[in-house]
Amino acid sequence: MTSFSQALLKLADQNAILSKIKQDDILLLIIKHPLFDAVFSYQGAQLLHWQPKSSTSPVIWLSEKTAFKSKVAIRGGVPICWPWFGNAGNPSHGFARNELWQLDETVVTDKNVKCVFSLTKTEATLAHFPHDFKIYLIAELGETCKLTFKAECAAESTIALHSYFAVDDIEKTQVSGLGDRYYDKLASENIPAVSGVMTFVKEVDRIYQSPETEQIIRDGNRRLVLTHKNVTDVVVWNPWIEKAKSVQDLTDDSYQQFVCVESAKLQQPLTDKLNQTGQIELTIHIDY
Ligand code: TA6
Repeated sequence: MTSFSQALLKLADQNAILSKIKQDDILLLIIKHPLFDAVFSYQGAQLLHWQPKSSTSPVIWLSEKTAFKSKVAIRGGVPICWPWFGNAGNPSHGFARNELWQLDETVVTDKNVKCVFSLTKTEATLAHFPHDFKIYLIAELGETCKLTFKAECAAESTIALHSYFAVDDIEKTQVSGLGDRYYDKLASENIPAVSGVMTFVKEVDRIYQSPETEQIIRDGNRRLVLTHKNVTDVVVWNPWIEKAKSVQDLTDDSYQQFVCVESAKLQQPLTDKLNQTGQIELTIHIDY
């Protein structure tokens, strides 16, 4: 399990709940709350780490090989894939994760911390996407983690919160609540024994298109319960051995440490000319 995030936490001001540090090019918001620790990058409003004090290991996984270079996607955490998914546009998975967002608001209570990040059009975004827009990430972190993505945009967009979840052992991991309708991106599918309950013996890259409102990630150690609102697709990805070797910001053994279970709205637009606002919601809580 990467202690990379813990190393980042140690750099922060140990007496403050909220502090900022720069890791290479990337500005980070460090949250050290009595109930949990968390790290966001301002680039992409990307949650990079979340670990309730009651949990012995991080819930969100971060690659120890990720670059912290401006405009380079950070490997791990919860990348925001907007306004398109995958190669539906350029850059892959959209530009939102590569842009510098602003932190509009933070509210600290004894139970949680709320952060509101936003991004609106810049010269750089107009080059990829010639439209005005405003997007928000509202994070409410405590013993649970609630992420709400909101978009105001008169053009067609889709959304995926490309969450990397830390697991103790991928070969003991199963993801349930996926439903039985899916699109498999791989020629050689990983067909699980039970439909709708993904287990991992090879590369998996699947878009489930009729998921239940709740998915459970069991890794032999704990159960992560994901609850969704307005999500129509759940993407499950693990690169397995060969793909992990070919991805430059993954270590060869990293495939054993995480599973991506992604909260998405892909089948129909999140926004378009007729529906110019849209949002999705992900809540993560841990069953011990
Ligand atoms: O969500 C699954 C996926 O689309 C995979 O096909 C793989 O490309 C993964 O995302 C990572 O994409 P990235 O652009 O972050 O390397």
